[in-house]
Amino acid sequence: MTNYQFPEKFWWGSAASGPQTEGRVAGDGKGDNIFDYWFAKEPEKFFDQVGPEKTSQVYTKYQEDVQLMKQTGHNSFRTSIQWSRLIPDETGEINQQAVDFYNRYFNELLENDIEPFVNLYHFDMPMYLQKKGGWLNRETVDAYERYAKICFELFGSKVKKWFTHNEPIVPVEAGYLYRWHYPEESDMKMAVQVGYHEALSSALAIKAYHEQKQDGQIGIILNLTPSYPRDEENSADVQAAKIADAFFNRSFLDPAVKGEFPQELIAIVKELDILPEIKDEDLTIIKENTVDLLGINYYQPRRVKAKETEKIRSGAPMPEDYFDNYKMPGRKMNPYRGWEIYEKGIYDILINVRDNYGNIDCFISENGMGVENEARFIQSDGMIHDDYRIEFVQDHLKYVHQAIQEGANCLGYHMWTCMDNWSWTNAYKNRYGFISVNLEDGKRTIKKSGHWFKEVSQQNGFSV
Ligand code: BGP
Repeated sequence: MTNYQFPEKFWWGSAASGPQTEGRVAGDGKGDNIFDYWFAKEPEKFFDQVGPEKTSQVYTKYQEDVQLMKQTGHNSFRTSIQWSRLIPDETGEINQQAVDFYNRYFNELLENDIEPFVNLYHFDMPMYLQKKGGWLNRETVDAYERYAKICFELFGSKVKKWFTHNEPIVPVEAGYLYRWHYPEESDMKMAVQVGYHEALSSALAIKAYHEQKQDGQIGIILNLTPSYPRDEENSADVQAAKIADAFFNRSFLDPAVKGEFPQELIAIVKELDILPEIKDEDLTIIKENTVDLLGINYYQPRRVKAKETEKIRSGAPMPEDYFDNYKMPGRKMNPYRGWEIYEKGIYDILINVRDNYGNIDCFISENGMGVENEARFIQSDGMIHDDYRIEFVQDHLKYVHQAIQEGANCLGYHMWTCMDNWSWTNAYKNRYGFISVNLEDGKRTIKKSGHWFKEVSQQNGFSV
C-alpha cells in the first residue's frame, strides 16, 4: 500500500460557474448573456434543447448545496459572478438583488468553513456588450475593468481568492475560430483581437485589485493542454508541438505569468498581418500586472505531428496551418466527451510551471470526467456508484502528489464539478458532479465519489 499524503492546508473542493449553475428566476433582474440569447434564438443547437435557465437552480438552492459541499469534504469552492446578473444592461446600474444573492451565497460558504474562490468571467458576455462586438471592441475592456473594480469593492472583504478569467482561450477558439459557441465566427484576425483584449482586461483587473490594496490573491484560470509530439526524435513533429503549445497554452500563460506574449506567436501574427490594435500603454500594463496565483484546468493532452500536407494559404488562416492533430494509437479515451485521458499530463504541466514559470503558487482548478447516462450505475442503495470517477481522480492525484514531492508549488485540487451542471451546448448530456441532480425535481444525491472525496479531504490524502 502506498500512502499519498498532501501538504497541510491543501485545498480540497470543486469548481463551477454562475452561468452553468444559478438558473434564472422571474424578477431576479438578470440581463441576458450570449448563451441566454443564443438559446432563445437557436435552441436546437443545445443537447435535448435544454437551455441555461434550466440549470441546477443554485440561485434558490444554495443553502442546501453548501451543506452538500460540506458532506463531500469541501474546504474551498469556486464559482463565478455573472456579469449579466450584476450589471444587467447598458445603463451600467448595479442590480441590488444580485449583490444580495452573492453576499448570501458567499456568507453561507464562509459560515460553513468553505472558502469561496471567485472568478469574474466564464464565457458569459453580457448581450448588450456583445451587440457592440464583445471582446472585439475595446469598450468591453473598459466595461470589464469597471465591473472587476465593482466586484472587488462589493465582495473583497469576504472573497480572498479572485480570478480574472476562466479559460480565456475558449471564447477565442469557440466563438472566433471553430464556431462552437456564439457568435460562431471563424476568423483568425478576430480571434487574435479577442484574445488580446481578454489578456489586457485580466492585467487591468489585477492592477485594480492591487491598487485597491485588497489583501487576497488574484489569478487566472487556464486550461493547459500539454502538447506532445508524435515522435520526440522527429524535429518537425517537435516543432509542430511547440507551435501548438504557443497557440493554445502560452498565448495566455506567458502574458499572465511573465507579462509578455510568446515570440513564436508574435512572429506568426506579424507574418499574417493580423496584429491586434494595441494602445501605447497596454504592453506595460500587461508586463507589470501578472498573476499572484495560477489555476490549472486539465482534462486532456494535445497530440501533434508535423503537417503532412503543404500549408494551403488560399483559405483563411487557422492554427492548424502549422501542425496536424495526431490520433495516437491505443490512447485511452473518455468516449462520452471524446477526450483522451492521460493522467501524467497533470504532472507534466506542474513540472513545466515549476521549471519555466517561477514555480508560482498554483492549484488544479478543474479536472474531471463527464459521463453520459449515469443512472445505469444506480444500485439498490439509490446511489450512483461512479467507481470510474474515483479511479480517474485518484490516478490524477497520484501524479499531482508526485509533482509536489518533486517541488511543484501546487496548493490544491478542485474537481469539475460539485453537482451535475449545465455544460454549454452539451447541456446535461455528460454528468461531472460528485452529486447528481435530477432534472425533473432538482433533487440532489451524493454519488459514491462524493463520499470517497470526503474521506480523502478528511485524511488529507489516501492510501492505495
Ligand atoms: C471546462 C469549462 C467548464 C466545463 C468543463 C467541462 O472547459 O471551464 O465550464 O464545462 O470544461 O467541459 P464540457 O462542459 O464542455 O463537457
